Amino acid sequence: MLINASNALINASKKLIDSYPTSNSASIKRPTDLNCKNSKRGSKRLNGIQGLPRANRRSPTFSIYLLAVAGILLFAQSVFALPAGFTERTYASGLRTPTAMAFAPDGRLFVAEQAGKLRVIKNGKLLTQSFLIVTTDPSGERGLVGVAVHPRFSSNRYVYIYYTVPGSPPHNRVSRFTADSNNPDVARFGSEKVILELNNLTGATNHNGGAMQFGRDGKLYIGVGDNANGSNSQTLRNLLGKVLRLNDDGRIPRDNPFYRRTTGKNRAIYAFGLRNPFTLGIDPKTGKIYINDVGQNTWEEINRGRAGANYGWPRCEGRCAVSGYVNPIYQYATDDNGAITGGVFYRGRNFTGVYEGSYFFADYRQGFIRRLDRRGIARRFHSRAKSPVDLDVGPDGSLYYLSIGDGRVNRIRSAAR
Ligand SMILES: [Ca+2]
Ligand SMILES: [Ca+2]
Repeated sequence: MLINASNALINASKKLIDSYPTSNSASIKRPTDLNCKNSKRGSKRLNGIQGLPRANRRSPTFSIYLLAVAGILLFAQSVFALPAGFTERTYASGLRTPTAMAFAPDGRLFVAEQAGKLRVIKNGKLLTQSFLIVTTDPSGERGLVGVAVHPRFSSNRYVYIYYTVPGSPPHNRVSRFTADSNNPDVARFGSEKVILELNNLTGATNHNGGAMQFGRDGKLYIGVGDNANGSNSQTLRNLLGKVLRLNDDGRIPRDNPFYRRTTGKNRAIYAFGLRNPFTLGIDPKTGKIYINDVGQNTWEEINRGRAGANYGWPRCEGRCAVSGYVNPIYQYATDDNGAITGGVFYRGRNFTGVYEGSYFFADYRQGFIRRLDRRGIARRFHSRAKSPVDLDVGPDGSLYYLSIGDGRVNRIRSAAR
């Protein structure tokens, strides 16, 4: 049940085969479109299936040799999952299908559980009482899937969530809650303020998005999935397949890019042409926005957030040459087995040197955490992260990742400091 739910969360259509592209191979892939991917996917599968039986027929000695090599590789992978000097430990466990997390400035960590509870981790301990519980529809990738903490939480105590409101039809909603001043580990009763009601959903339970981050401009940026219908991504007449930009009280900023071309809620559109922006990251130092877009069969994308940009879905997956579309700043091939998640700029005080300013991102299916360095080159970081769905840097400078598969928050620290 747990595994089924987590597998369904990002994209139910993807299949398991091995793939671990290096940063170089990923960055030199040529531009592609939807028509290119079948031949590429087929060729990799063929290699995997035909190679080993042929080797086994050669001789028992050769088989033993292969087993030894495989054993050494597995051992090396388990020992060197992280770069030298980094350690990982479980920070908190016992979460049920956690989908997203966000730190308060005081170090408390809010974690969203898909079924509707927003939990609190305080000093590394998961509190029994939830901060809030909403009635939600958790089927497929729906449910409580996003959380953000107001940058001035210390004074206003605002926490934002993104969840699916049950109904016929259901829809996604962004709401703001206020922590109780007497007990800030729970939301004040009756404090829900609906910030935004998103469009009604069809029967498709996937591609809900759920990314939420505050920008340096004080605006709330929200990633919304296309409800598994790519045509939504290319129209300005609904909010699906978009990144939205709102004031912290839900009002729509008048300097939004389509404010004059659209009416009503659609004025919230900041960028479009996205498939499933499940996570995004905003650099607290520069304000730079990176939008992770989960690809269909071939490419996972990181897009530079720009007002008014069209990122090309569904006509293009990954880089393409259609004029007017903004190409990803980075993409990696997944052979139908990837889902980009997480996404955080490192501005903490624990990792030093080359890590400062890196953009860390994860892949939920491939189980890795990588980073784009300051020049935009992808570097390996963690090769065995278990089902990561969110990445955050805590006030202590550690990198935290949320594992949906085993219900844990894991903490990565550098011994350098
Ligand atoms: Ca987060
Ligand atoms: Ca794109």
